[in-house]
Amino acid sequence: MTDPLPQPPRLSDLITVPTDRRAFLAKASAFGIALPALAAGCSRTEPDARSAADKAASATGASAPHASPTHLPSNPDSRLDSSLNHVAPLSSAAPGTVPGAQATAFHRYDPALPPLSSSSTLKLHFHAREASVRISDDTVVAAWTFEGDLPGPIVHCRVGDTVEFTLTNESAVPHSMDFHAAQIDPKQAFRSVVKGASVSYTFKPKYAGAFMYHCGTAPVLMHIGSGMYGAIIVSPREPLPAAREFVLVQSEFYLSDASQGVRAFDYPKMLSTLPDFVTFNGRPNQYIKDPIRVKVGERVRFWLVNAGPTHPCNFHVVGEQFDTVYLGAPPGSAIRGVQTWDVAPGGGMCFEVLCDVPGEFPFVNHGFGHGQKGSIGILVVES
Ligand SMILES: [Cu+2]
Repeated sequence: MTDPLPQPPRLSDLITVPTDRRAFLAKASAFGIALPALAAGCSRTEPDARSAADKAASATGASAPHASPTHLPSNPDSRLDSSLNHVAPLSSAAPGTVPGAQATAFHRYDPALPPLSSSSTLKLHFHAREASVRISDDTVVAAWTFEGDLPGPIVHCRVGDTVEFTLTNESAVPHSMDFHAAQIDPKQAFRSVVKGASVSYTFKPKYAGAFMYHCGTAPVLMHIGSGMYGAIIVSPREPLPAAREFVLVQSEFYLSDASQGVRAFDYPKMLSTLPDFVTFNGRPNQYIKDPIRVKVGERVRFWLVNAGPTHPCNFHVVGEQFDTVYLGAPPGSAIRGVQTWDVAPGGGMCFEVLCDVPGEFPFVNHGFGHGQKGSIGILVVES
C-alpha cells in the first residue's frame, strides 16, 4: 500500500531479515531509537519458573501431563481453562520452523465467544513467540504473538473466577502480560521475562466486561503494535439474556514493505499513527469475505475490545441500532437505542443488536478513514 504522506526514515530499510527481531533491536539501538524499558525489562526478569514437566514437554514437543480438559473449546481461537497445555501453535508458524510467506496459510479468526468452563478456575499458559501470520491473500506479517497468532486466544470466564496465568517467553526479546481484567500489583505481575523464563500470577476478575490483554514491555507501542494483544471476556454471575455472542478485537497494522514475502512491523510508522490496516480480529475485511451469520429473531452480542494501539473504534451497524450498549460492567449502565459508540484504545464494551430484520448488515468502524482500511465486516441475518 502506498503511503501518500512523507515518512521518517524507516528502520525497516535497515533490516535485511525482517523476522530477526534481535537484529532489529540492535539496529534500532544503533539508529538512536530509544527502547528504554527493554533494558528495564531485562533487569526485572525472574528465573525460569516452569515446572520440570513443562520443560520436558517443551523438549519433546509433547503436552505436559496436567489435568485433562473437562471439555474442549469449540472455537480454535479461544482458550478455556484446561486447554492450557495445548502448545501447538494456532498458526502454521512455530519457533524454529517459521515458514516462508508461501507456506503461511490464511485462516479466518473465529469470532465466536467460547463457552464458559464448568470450572471456576482457569489455568492459562501462554507462550510469547514470533510467528509469520497471513492477514490477507497478499500480506504476511512477521509478528510477535501470544500463542502464534494475532489476536491471541480469546479467554472467557465469569466475575469471581480464579485465573491462574503463566507466560513463558520463547522469543529473544523480553515480553510480559498485562490483563486489564486484573487488579494486581503490575510491577510484580506484569514484569518482563527473558527467553526461556516464565512469570505466573493469579487474579479474580471483579467486573464483567470485554477486557484487553497485551504485552506491557516497553516500548508498549511496539509490543502491542507488533501483535501482542487479545481479549478476555468476563461474563456476569447472573447470565445476560440469551444471545449469539461474538468477540471483535480492533487493531492497527503499521508495516514495512515486503522482504522475502513478509512485512515486518514498522515502529517509526507506529509513532506516526497512520496505519496501513485497521482490522477486526487481525485480518482486514475478513468478515466481508466470510460474514458472521445469525438467524432472524436472535439477539447478537458483540464484545468489542479495542487493542489500538492508538485509534478509537466508533462502532456502528449499518441498517440497525444497538438495542443495548452497556457503558459499565454488564448488566449495569445499559443505555438503549444507540446508533454509534466509541471504544477507546485499551478499552472494551458490550453491544447488543436485536436482529428482527433479515438482510446483510455491515458492522463498521464509523471513523471511515480507519474503517476503509479493513475494520468492516458483514452480519448476515438469515430468515
Ligand atoms: Cu512483548
